[in-house]
Amino acid sequence: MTEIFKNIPEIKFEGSSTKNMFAFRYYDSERIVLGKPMREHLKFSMAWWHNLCGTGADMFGVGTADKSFQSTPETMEHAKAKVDAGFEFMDKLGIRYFCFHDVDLVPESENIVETNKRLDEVTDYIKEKMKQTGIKCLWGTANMFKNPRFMNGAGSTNSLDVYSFAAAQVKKALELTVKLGGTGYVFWGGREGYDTLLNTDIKFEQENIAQLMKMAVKYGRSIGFNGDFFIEPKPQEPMKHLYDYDANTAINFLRQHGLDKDFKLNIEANHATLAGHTFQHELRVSAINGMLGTIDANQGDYLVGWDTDHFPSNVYETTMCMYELLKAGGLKYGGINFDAKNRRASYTFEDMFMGYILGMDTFALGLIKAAEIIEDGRIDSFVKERYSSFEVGLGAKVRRGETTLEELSEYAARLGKPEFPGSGKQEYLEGIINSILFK
Ligand code: XLS
Ligand code: CA
Ligand code: CA
Repeated sequence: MTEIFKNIPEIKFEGSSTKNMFAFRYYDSERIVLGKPMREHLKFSMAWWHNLCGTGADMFGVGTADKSFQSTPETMEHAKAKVDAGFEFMDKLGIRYFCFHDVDLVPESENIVETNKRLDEVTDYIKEKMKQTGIKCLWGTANMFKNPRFMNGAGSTNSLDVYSFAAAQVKKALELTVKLGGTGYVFWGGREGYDTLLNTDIKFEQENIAQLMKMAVKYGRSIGFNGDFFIEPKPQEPMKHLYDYDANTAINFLRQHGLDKDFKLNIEANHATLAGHTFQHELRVSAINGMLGTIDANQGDYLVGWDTDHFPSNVYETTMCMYELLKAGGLKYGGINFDAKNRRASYTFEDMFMGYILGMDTFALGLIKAAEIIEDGRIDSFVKERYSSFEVGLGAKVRRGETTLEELSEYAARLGKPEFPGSGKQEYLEGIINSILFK
């Protein structure tokens, strides 16, 4: 098989002082951080859609990047050329996982039976490549937002025909995920929401989405899918309002419908900021609820109000992300999937590699710094100390649920005027973080 990314070598770790653009500055897969090699902390994954399918087309112009990989687009030959390109790409970067939507893999036919045949054929080919390289599938999903039939949603559609089509796609995508050994299955509700309440029955739509998810769990478990299902929250875009607005909203939905045992969350950095939260906030909310499943790694642009899916370059953000992950004990079935795309003007093969090198290095540096914050201990001990009045006596009784409003009122009356609760020391803490980041 001919090399596709000619002139691009295998990317190796060379250290932060290297000027070689085809090298890692921080990602050293075997380096031990807090007792584990970096590659285990950082289960990086390639997103099939952006990397192998995305050409940089936007609302104002056609694509700039040629992703034909020497074949004719919209053919099975092209589907296989993307597999070749993807595996060569991952191999050269040392990426061990990939994620996919059904329609990333093959051109979709009008007839689902034909599409499924194509999917069987291409996944046979992918399986061979997986065997040769040891690369694995992280998660699969069905694209239920691109085809015009999903204009009113998939699980939330008003049409039984469309709903059945969505179910058929979920069924097939689950089968493919199992076939490829994926440990996750994602529901991103791109069109599960509304543009106007004047035509929308929210309760009805959410119940139908939950039903679709319940059927997915039932079927998935029956065909040997033992991993996690994930909901990927996002507040809007393409719909004006999406039902899985943010982590808390999605968790409430899962609990309300009894899906919380089978589902966790896929937290995407750019979706967090669109929802008016930090990435760290969404990770923390997921973690404290036992719902931190997997990560879509990217970043948004704070000056732009939509989902830009930049490659991560902000070390402060990745440090806080890795801090949350380390404290949560890592991701069981999840990983760090680069749901990120090159800028439209970065249209070369070299740029594809630069994006991943940047993202992997930004996460590796974040991991190193997060481990240093934990080893330093000042942040954690400050937080512990801050709540220490609840460790003994009446405070401990509050924590155990053993006190009453009467008892606390008597205590308050005896106090007279309470002491100030202690400085939050935000500036001091931010200074500690900077001193660790920039030492
Ligand atoms: C779009 C989403 C999408 C999901 C998978 O904003 O990020 O790519 O991750 O369907
Ligand atoms: Ca995503
Ligand atoms: Ca996104």
